[in-house]
Amino acid sequence: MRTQVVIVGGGPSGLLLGQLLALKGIETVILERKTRDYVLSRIRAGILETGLVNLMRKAGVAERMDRECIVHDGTYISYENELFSINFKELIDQSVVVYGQTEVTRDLYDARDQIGAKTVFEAEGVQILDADSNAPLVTYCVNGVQYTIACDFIAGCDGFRGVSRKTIPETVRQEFEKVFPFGWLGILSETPPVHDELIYANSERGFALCSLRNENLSRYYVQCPLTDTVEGWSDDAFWDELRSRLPQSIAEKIVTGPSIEKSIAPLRSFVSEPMRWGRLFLCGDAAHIVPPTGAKGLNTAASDVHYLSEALIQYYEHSDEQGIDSYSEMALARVWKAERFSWATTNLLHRFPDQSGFDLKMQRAEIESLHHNKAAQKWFAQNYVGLPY
Ligand code: FAS
Ligand code: PHB
Repeated sequence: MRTQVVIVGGGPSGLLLGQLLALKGIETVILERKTRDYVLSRIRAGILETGLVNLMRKAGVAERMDRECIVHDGTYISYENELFSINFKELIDQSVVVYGQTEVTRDLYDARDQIGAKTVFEAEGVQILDADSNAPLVTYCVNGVQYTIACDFIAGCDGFRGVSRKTIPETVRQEFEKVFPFGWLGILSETPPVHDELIYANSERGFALCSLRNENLSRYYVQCPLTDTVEGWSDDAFWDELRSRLPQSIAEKIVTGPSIEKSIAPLRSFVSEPMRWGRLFLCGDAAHIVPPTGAKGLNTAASDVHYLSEALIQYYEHSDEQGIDSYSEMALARVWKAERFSWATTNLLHRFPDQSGFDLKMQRAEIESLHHNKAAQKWFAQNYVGLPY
C-alpha cells in the first residue's frame, strides 16, 4: 500500500490534519489503535479557542458546532467567598466557545466518512521505519495480518502514550517534564450548569471547576490526591466536596444528579523537542501535555495542526520545504507559551501539599492582583482565548 501522509492516531489532531489535507487533495491514511466508539467515549476538553473554531470552519466541519456551541465572553474566578469575572469581550473583544472535544471528534469522523478517506481502526503494533530517510514505511497489524504502507511523511498524532515520539532516538529527543502532586476528579451529570460561565475556584480545600457542555449537561472537577480512586468517590461525596470549595452563593445553587461519567486525570506539564525527525512530525499530545487548568491541551494540538497542514500543503503544491523545515520551531514557540499559561494558572488556583504560609500569602496576593488589575486580567484573557497562530 502507498499513500502521501500516514497519520498515526485518530484523535482530534489526526482527524483535523487529515481533513485539512484532504481539502487540498492530499491523500492520508489514519491508523487508530482503538475502535471509533472507544475514541468517541472519551470525555476530555470543553473549551475551544478562536483558532480552533476557525480551523474547524476552514476544514468544513463547523456546521453543527456553529449551531450547538455556546459562546462565552468571559470566565469567573473564586477564592473562598469572593467571586469575580474576567470579561474577555470587554478587555480584548474576543470570546471562547464551549463545545466538547467528543463532539469535535465526532464531527471530524463524520466528515472523514463523507470524503471516503481511509481510517484503519484497531491497528495494532504500529511501527514507523526509516523516518530519517526519503522513503519511510509504516507497518501495523489488524486481526493478526501485517500490513506495510510506503509514504512521503508520517504525522505522529498518537497522544502521550503513542509510538511516534519514541521513534525519535533518545539521543535526538530532549524532554521537559513537571508532574503535579495531585489530579482532577471529573464528573459529567445531566443537570443544569450552576453558572452561565465557568468558575475556577481556589479554596482552602483545594481547586474546583464548574464547567458545562450544554444547558442540561454539567462538567465539574475537584482537585484530588493522586492516591484517590474513582471507586473511592461516591456521587454524594463529590457533590459535598464541590460545594465546600465554592462561594456560598454558588454552592447553594448547585443542582446535583447521578454522574454519567467519572474519571481522575493526573496533571503534568511535558514537552518533547524537536517535533520533527526526518519525515516524521509530532502533533498534539504526542509532543506536549499541559495541566487542563488553562484549557490548552486540545487547543495547542490545533495550532500544531495548523502549522503542519500549511507546511505539507506548501510542499505538495509548490515543492517548497520551508514550512516543513520550520515546523518544529514554529510549533514549539506557541507550545511553550501555552505551557507557561497552564503552569501559571495551575500554580495560582491549586493548593500544594508543601505550601508554606508565605506561599499561601503570595498565591492570594496574585489572585487579588488578577481581581483588581486590568493589565493582569488582559494578560489572562489574551492567553485564555488563545494567542495568535
Ligand atoms: P489524543 O490522545 O486525543 O489522541 C491520540 C489517539 O491516538 C487516540 O485515539 C489513541 O487511541 C491513538 N493511539 C495511541 N497510540 C497509538 C498507536 N500506537 N497506534 C495507533 N493509534 C494510537 N484538554 C483540555 O483542553 N481540557 C481538558 O479538560 C482536558 N481534559 C483531559 C482529560 C484527560 C483524561 C486527558 C488524557 C486529556 C485531557 N485534555 C484536556 C487534553 C486532551 O484534550 C488532549 O489535548 C487532546 O486529546 C489532544 O488530542 P490528540 O493530540 O489527538 O491526542
Ligand atoms: C471542561 O469543560 O472539561 C474544561 C473546561 C475548562 C478547563 C478544563 C476543562 O480549563
